Amino acid sequence: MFSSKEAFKKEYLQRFKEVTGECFEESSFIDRYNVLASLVMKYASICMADSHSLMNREKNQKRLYYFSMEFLVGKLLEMNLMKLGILDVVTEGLNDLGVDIKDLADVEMDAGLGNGGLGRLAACFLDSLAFLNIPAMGMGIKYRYGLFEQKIHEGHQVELPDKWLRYGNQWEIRKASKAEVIRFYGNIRTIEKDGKIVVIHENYETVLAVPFDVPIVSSSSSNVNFLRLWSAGSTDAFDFNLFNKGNYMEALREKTTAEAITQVLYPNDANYEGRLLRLKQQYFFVSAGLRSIRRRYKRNNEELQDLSKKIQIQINDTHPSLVIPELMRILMDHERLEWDEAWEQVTGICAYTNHTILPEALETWPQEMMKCLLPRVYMIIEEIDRRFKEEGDESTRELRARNSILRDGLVHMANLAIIGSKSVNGVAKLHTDILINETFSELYELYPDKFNSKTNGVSHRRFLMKSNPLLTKCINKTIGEEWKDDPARLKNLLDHCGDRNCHEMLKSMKRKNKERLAAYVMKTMEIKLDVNSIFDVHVKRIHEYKRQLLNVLHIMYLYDRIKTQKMKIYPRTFIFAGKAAPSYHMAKEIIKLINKVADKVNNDPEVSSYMKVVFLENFNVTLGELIYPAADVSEQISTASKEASGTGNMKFMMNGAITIGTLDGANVEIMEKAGEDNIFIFGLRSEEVLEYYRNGSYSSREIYASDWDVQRTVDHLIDGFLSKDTSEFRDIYDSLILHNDAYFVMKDFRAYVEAQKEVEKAYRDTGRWFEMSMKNIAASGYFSSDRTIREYDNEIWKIKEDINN
Ligand code: 26W
Repeated sequence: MFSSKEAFKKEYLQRFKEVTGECFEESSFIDRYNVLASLVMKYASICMADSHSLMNREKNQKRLYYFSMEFLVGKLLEMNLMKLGILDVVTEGLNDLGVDIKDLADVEMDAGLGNGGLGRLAACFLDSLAFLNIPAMGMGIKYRYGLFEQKIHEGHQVELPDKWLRYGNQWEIRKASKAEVIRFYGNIRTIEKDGKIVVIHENYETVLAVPFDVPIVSSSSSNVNFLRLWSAGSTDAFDFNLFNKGNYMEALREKTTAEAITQVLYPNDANYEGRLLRLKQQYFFVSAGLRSIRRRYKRNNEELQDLSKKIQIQINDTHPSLVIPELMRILMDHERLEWDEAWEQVTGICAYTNHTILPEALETWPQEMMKCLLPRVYMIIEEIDRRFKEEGDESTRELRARNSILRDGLVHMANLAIIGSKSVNGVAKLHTDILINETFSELYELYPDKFNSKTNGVSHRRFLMKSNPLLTKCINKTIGEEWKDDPARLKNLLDHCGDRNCHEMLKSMKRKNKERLAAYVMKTMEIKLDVNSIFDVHVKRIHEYKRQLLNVLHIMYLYDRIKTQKMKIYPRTFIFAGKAAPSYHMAKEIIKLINKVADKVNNDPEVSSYMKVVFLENFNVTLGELIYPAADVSEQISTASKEASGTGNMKFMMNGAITIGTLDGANVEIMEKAGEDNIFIFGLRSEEVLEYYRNGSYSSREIYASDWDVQRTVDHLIDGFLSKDTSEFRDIYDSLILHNDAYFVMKDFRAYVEAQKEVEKAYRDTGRWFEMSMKNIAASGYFSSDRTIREYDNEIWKIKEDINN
């Protein structure tokens, strides 16, 4: 690889000519980007090939397969350059050629193959696995359209298709020779052969699964892992029988039906919909993935009895939990293992991560649907279920029946995942406690040893080193550079957190990052932000439980106070961003409300010097990277018990923002690590929320009647304060008053107002603020996904251990 900028320029220009046949000076950003990316890919592919042969030579090491329906990867150009250690050389070389690398980075489309937290976590995990040199492969779906692009039109969310493949994808290698054939529908017949039952699957339909491999570059080693994304096609692009009969359209129809499977990502991030196409997606990539794993394993021809010593599979939420019956099918029907032998392997290989306790997100499929689409897999699930119910002693019979996989005409996927896995984990301590004590308390009684907690983490390489180069420099100056490979060392900042010079450095860093964001807002929305104001940021998917509504009601309250009582506040900029699921009515109403309030506030000269409200369109990984470094305040205000972990909270913390939040998800651990004085905690605790649900004693009307501020603010939703059309926000009003405020917005309102006053007080004291900020950065090393992945490996997969032996 090039070691100097001169060498880079030479190779880049040479390649440019070869690929485009054009002259560089007159070329477009797109061509320049494509050629640069292809050059990076060349080196990544060479590393990938080398590390393959290395791993094969070193007698095929144990490997992790991370199965996930979502990988929210974002952009790769700058990350890959950084990891290859050539970001500076390339930036300077391009500069010499009159090119700003940012212009090329902008050309790349985000790979938005995920909805939110779960998908981004999977991408951070791939980054850490590569860094830690753990042989691993991500297994997912290559959606033609990722998460929709969001536009805001007159305050409303409008969804447009995400055409991320418009200019092609430079980071993938199509592996046509590794395609697999997947079977759907049909019927099952059994015959006896040599005293053994043989299962025959007939009259099935086939779909072709073609893998596309994306290398995951690592800064620390020559090992290159990859993400394998499966794309669906017809096994017979043209059915020649139909074609010859002149039925051209019919032949093409089949092709389109097959391709439909990987056409689009389902945009729901919590509300599950039992659509047949989604079930097809799940089986499609699970079956393709397992078939390719089997092929690889057989090449090295080991005993099948050792499978679990060589292969570990992490199941990312229940979406890929068909791995369990499908692996049973392969081991029994193809490898001729007995049930017990196969079950021993499966339950030594699979581990399941739960990401949510929201009841509406727990997956179930109609038994009839699954039986028809996947007849053999369904038979196996029936047998798993039968054995589960009959196992153990008599005293557990009823408990087992209540927790069986097949109940009420439905297949309960979480039960399947728990029964078939060796490990079940939650994603933060509090979340795991709730899984154990509430959601799956009875299954915990049966399998106490399976349950464990793995607090989430995020890639500090992407969300600190790459997205906040100014802070990275400040840290380097203060404590040296070792923290980059060992983020726990950020702790060393504690020795300097009273140092005025450090505060000054941080202050100037924050200001520049705020200017960078303000320039973006000016360019895209023509709104001028005051960089001296507090940047108070709430960015994540829009959901009632995440309570963007609480935030906007507080803004309405402040506005009213400033108008009617001439109250003075420290200037604040309230920044929102996030997508609502297209079918989620209330979430879309909340977006409308935020935009309505923004309109009113920003256009009122009496108020707009104190407050601005902006809703940024199309929140995605790249926009996040611009926003987190510019935040002063991080809003993490979900109804306690509802947010499994949160990972945005960690990204803000790493960038020196202070959290205002409830004791929910990983906020609890953020408080423990940063210290109670360095976070603003308010509101109901999870036990209180759960108790309210149990005894049904909450009454939002009581609060409405007893708190005048709440009453006035909530009334403003429907009294003409916001809009002449008083019915516009009626549904939100009704959710609070008629439907008893399921997310305790009104209950927590007063405490939130008080906590926000504390935030303001702290911000006015610059010394105190930056000391708090430094303490947060210092404690954020724990929330690097490197730590999380080490824990998964030490306690579940044991891959490093295998390599070292
Ligand atoms: C089937 C519909 C559906 C789709 C996605 C149901 C549930 C999901 C995900 C499990 C939702 C999700 O992304 N959960 C988030 O996972 C993050 C990573 O662990 C956590 O930090 C978030 O708290 C959690 O909401």
